[in-house]
Amino acid sequence: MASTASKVSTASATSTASAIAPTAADLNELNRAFHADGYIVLRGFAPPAVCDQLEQVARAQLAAAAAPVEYEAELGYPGAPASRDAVGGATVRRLRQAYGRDDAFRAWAADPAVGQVVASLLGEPVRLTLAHHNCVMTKHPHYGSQTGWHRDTRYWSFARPELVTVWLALGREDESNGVLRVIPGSHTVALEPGQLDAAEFLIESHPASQAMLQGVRPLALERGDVLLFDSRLFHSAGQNVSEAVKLSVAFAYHGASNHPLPGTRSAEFGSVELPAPATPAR
Ligand SMILES: O=C(O)CCC(=O)C(=O)O
Repeated sequence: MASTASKVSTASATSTASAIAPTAADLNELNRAFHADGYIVLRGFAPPAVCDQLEQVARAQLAAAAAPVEYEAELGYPGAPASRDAVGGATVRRLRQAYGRDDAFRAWAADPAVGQVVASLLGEPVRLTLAHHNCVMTKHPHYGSQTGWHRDTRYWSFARPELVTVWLALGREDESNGVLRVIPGSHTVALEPGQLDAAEFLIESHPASQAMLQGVRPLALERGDVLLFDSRLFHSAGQNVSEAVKLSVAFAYHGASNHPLPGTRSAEFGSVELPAPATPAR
């Protein structure tokens, strides 16, 4: 396998700024909240024009099931079609490798304001991993599945577990269409032996899970809202009982000094260096 370094590229300097850069005071408060709770929500962070562009590309590629995609039937989560041949078996769960699909995705992933917030949360310059998330998450009516409680780090292999996922809602996300739910503070919880199943989902009936599950918070989002969460934060999502597909763009970032472990899936697709963030306004 080629070394990771050979696969590191730099985000295009022609990406246009879109989201509004936070001030230094905003960043301080965001940092405090992120480290305490494991997540923050930036309301209306992606401007309507950015959402329009991303949605247009996502819908066209979803209609064509443009490869590479992940099908609901491949995962077998609760509510998913039993196989690719079953009714609903062609339901797409994710448009993978979003960064390689279109300039609109590249511009959003490398948006200077996104980079600035993530760099502030991680305390160092950041890179976009192309191995994890890097996708449009779709949740379809009827055949979109439930996702159990998990930490994204379950299959991610980096020197340190501190990565940040940036989840952009392209439409309203609420209890009717599979809203993401989080357990605030769970990014720092030490688990007891046996609290996870073989696929590293939280066993909800385990006695030690009870206190954690008391704190569940659904994170309703509007179009343009951005959720940033620590990859160790427990989160889950329900099914979509509305009549419209839910679309969210998800990218994950790691600190420049936090390398994927050689030989693991995390090292397979390389990473993209983001331009150094501007000094925030006072
Ligand atoms: O929308 C969902 O079902 C949750 C997605 C998710 O948490 C994941 O794929 O890691």
